[in-house]
Amino acid sequence: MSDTTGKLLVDAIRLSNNARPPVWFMRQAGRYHSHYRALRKEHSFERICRTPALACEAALGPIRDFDFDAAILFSDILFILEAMGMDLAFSDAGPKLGRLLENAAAVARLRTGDAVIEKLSFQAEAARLVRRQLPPEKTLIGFAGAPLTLFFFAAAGSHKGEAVKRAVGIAASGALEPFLAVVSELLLDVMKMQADAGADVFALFDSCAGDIPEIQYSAMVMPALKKLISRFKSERPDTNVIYYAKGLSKSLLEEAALCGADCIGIDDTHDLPSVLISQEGKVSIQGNFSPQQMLLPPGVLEPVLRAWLARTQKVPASARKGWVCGLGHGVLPGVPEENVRLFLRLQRAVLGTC
Ligand code: 1CP
Repeated sequence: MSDTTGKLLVDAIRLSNNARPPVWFMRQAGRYHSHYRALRKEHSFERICRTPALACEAALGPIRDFDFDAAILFSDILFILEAMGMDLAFSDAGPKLGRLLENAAAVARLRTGDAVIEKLSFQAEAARLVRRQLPPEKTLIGFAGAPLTLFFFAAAGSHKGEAVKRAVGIAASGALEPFLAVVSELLLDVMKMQADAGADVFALFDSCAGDIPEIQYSAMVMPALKKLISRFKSERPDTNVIYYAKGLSKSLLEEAALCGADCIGIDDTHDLPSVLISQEGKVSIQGNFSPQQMLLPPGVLEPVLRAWLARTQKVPASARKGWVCGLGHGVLPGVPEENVRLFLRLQRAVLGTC
């Protein structure tokens, strides 16, 4: 009897993929893609997210055009904050939260409970539509922001420049721990809602993991994350979890690898072959080609990509069974579609016989 599921991504996350490594990109449905830009000409970003048929179309576009092995739900990590009572607006300049968290007392005033989850039901509807139309061998990834990254946006509206200082200050004032507890309770329900609607895998994006002092990451962020993942896994044991952690040092990455997620997404500062070898048999690893290099002219990108693929091919096959091929972060808006096509073509040509 085969111990594989027929879905490359799920098999890799379960450390049992003997075929080609699966490939998908964070932000694969986004502004670099003419299909998405055409949808955006007609509708606002928010309308696409909140209208299940449009969100489904946005999620399936990159599958049809590039043949990624997984679709990701089309939505955003910030809708949960809006449902918790923080004003949210999306513009061409990016998302903007109207009211920011000031202190621990403000955490206690955030909306919680089933009413918050009901406001996010458009995500479940979209997931159901995508799963129905997606070929069975392709995986549907549901997602949310990890608790810490949601804290950064709630406290500072962003995780860039001065906002990092503001968020770190508010965290130190005692607001971080209660926020992590409140948001984790809601995230558990969001994860279950998306899994029940057809998400085969759930990704928690921690884009701000490296922005908090390491001591707080270990002492507060990790315990909250471990608790959330273990509760989810005990309630939905068939749905695997990806934890994407941006900006972690080597030692913190080793700690994060023990958070209970089945797969750890790494950024492009880490050496992929070393991480695959050190985590062999323990946890699946996702990543980590440089998003910046995807901006190179195709003729320059090709040898760079070939060299990167060749290096991972030197990793023993036993350590490659758990590799999910992708980028170290999201596809940038200016990436030529030709480069995405080149990535998928070379990935299949070089690794197809793994
Ligand atoms: O058309 C537009 O102008 C909207 C651009 C856009 C898109 C396409 C935003 C605004 N969000 C999204 C979709 C999105 N966001 C997806 C689904 C699409 C896909 O992956 O194919 C996902 C998974 C996200 C996740 C997300 N949103 C993260 C975590 C991953 C990461 O990029 O680090 C974060 C931090 C956000 C917040 C957000 N939403 C939008 C923007 C421009 C941002 C980033 C703001 C920032 O980083 O400061």
